[in-house]
Amino acid sequence: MPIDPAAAAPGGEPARSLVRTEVADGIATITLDRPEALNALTIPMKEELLAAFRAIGRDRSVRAVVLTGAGRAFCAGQDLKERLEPDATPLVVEVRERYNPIIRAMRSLPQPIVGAINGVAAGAGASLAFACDIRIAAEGASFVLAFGRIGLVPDSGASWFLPRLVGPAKAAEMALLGTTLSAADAERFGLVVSVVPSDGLAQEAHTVAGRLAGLAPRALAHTKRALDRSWSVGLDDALEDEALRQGIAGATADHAEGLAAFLEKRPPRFTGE
Ligand code: LHQ
Repeated sequence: MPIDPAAAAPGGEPARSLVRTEVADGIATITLDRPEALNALTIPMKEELLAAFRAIGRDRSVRAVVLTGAGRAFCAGQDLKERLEPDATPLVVEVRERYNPIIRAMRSLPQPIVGAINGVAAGAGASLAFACDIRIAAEGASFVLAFGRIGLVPDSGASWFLPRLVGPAKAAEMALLGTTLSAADAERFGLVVSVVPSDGLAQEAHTVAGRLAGLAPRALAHTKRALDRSWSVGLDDALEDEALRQGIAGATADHAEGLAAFLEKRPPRFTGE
């Protein structure tokens, strides 16, 4: 079932959709769809991407998300040509009001996001990849913090995610020197969980998303929150947070179903209740 925010635009011809969302088997696949510009992000595209995450967040039939790019790139970051327009929004406003909400929406989304990194992820495109919960890369994919090459600083969460994902030393190299991280090195540094041939990426991402879609949604949402929260709290706080979340998860029908399935030696059927 496609969700197409552009199709709902009132009056006239609907604008071309730059972000495609398809939902099947409990998995929403979001595709950045501007391959002629390596999926570089324009204002309408950012608006569509934010709308897509918000719609998915409200859709209880969606259990997992795959984020990928059309064509040979994942995303080349901000569309630099758009920035040359005389009425371009000031950078501070653009980042605060158009990028940060997307990153917040991704991290507050209850469903886990699998990044299917099909090609280069540059600048804010790399930030989008970092904000996913799990990343899988195609063999030719790469990550580059292109910000420094144009005299800018990492944004959209890149300075926060990257040291946590690859360690401070590699993050400093990538952020300061703009060194490109190949898919193979990304796997070595733990940034991606696996590297697969390009023609197997979509299948692999859907297999991983399918595994997530078969798990208990509320437990997954709490797990995602607890992992994020762990970066900003001490052990005592984390222990108490775990206890509270376990109390909530333990009261769900899905926990009862998980226990019953274990005892009856059958796969569980989680409903999200
Ligand atoms: C592009 C782009 C692009 C437009 C390729 N824009 N057309 C936030 C707030 C506001 C402003 C500033 O930024 C930010 C955050 C950011 O994201 S800053 C970082 C912005 N991104 C970049 O600096 C990356 C620029 N792109 C590249 O360095 C290269 O294109 C990469 C390394 C991604 C890929 O290189 P190649 O594989 O050699 O491809 P290419 O350079 O030949 O690009 C193919 C086409 O895509 C080309 O168009 P053309 O009409 O000549 O075929 C490029 O102009 C276009 N394109 N990135 N960001």
